[in-house]
Amino acid sequence: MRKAQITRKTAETDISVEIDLDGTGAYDMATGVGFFDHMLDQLARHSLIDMTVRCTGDTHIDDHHSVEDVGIALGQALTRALGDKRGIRRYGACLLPMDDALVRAALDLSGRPYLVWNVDFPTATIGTFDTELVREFFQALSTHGGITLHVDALHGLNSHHIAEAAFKAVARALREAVEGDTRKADAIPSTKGAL
Ligand SMILES: [Mn+2]
Repeated sequence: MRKAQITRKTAETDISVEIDLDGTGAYDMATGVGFFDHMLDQLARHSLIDMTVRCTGDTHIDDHHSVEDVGIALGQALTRALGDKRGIRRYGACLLPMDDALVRAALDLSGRPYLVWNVDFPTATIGTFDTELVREFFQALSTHGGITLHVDALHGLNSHHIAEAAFKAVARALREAVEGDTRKADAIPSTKGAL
């Protein structure tokens, strides 16, 4: 069963995350940050990974710790659920349009965290949400999920659209990468024999 449950408690946040890689994209988010919930809904829906996320964080300061720490916990859950990565496709990519926004995501479930982030937002906030936290989330996800992740916004005028297109593009790429490779169902997809 490619499932994982992570609980993570610090002085700043108290988080529980549950995922099922072989789900249907069912989601149940309550992070205390409305816009972030909306983005995580997209991540689950378009990756077809079932996700339940609960976070109680120090949002009286700002949303930073909650967003970053959910990224850490989701990354840890991905690592645990993937196990030895036998039979997966490993790579995924998506070029995703959303109205004015066009975002490209390419990723490798390599075990080697690396984030290349070329996404500029025309505004510093979306509602009360700091746009710079989108990068913080993906940095944490990449680091703790062992993901080589490239995200490039090729076009975009509206910050909400750009952020949402980024989450959807990564979700679609993730769907592809975690799915089973029917031609190599029992093999670890690396000439090294390990990922
Ligand atoms: Mn939206």
